Amino acid sequence: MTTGESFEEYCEDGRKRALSLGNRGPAKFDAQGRLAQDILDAYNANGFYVFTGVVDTAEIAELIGEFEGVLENAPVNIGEEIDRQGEPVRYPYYTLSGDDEAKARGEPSIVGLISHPLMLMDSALRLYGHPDLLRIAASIHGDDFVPFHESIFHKGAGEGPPTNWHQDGRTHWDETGRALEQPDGTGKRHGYNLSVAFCRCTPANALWVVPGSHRQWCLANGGEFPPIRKRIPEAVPVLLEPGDCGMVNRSSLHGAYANLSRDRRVTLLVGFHNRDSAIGTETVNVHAFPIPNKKKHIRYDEEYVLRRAQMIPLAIDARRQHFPDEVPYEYQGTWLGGADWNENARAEITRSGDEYWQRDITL
Ligand SMILES: O=C(O)CCC(=O)C(=O)O
Repeated sequence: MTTGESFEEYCEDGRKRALSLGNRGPAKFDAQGRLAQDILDAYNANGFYVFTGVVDTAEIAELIGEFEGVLENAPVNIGEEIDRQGEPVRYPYYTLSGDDEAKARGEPSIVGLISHPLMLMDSALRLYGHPDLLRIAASIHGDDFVPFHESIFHKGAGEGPPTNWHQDGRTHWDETGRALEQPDGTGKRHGYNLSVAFCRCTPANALWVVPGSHRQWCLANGGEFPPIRKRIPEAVPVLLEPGDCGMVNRSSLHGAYANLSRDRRVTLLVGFHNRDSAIGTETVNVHAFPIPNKKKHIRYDEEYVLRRAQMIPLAIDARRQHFPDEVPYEYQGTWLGGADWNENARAEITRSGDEYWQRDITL
């Protein structure tokens, strides 16, 4: 599965393969607001799709502005409670890396991931209510789609940690490892991760995906994921410009090489699930924690899912207040709790010990 090329050659070949797949372009919807069939077909065949030009430049600038503030407040080192300016760290949502030697040299830890951006950045909450992102969700998962989890991947220039090759879906496979999801996208499924690009994602810093790998679970029958040092010949980078969105089926094999390039990568990840794939499912949850370093066995009952679904109408309302000229998305699903975004709602979703993300839905 390895290639004999240099990394630069592998990147260039990967770029060409990515651009030849026919799974990128603007989000096109029919009169009912559903994604065009050719987009759905390309997504179902490849296990990922790139939507170009979804989020406009001004909104990306707002997102980056707030993100820089959140990044500034990261702990200066693993285990510390102050940031580089000596200010108290407000939230324990940073996944950091950096070895003891780097710490001894006085170098700060590297921030690789920031979890739960909907309560850290109002711009992220508004993005979550973006009409096109929600139309995409309804097209893939039905009008009553429900939430998954959100985070921000930060691959710093020259120091971005790799993301190991993996398939996120851990639940809806048969005993031989075949996906329960059908080739047309129906059936029990693991949802998708949709990465909104804040900056250019090149082959050297991007997420990579193995097209068509969402049909078979690598871990079935004692199998393993390849190590990230393996340059899988058929893998392709998810090439994005700021405002583009890469939607990756969570059953696809995907990963990212260490970012040794001069360009940092920042992608905000949102995702949604099919309601019937979530309610009643028993599995191992790895997302409903301050950072993804724990696990719990869980069965998602209706109340759990519907309380989490409240974040969708709240985000739509937060967006409506900020962009009064835009036609808001009308969510057809059900949820528990209020749908008006205001300071009471903010207090409710951030209440210590009962934050909205305590009901994140790993499948
Ligand atoms: O963007 C990345 O590097 C990793 C994303 C990822 O692992 C995921 O979407 O599950």
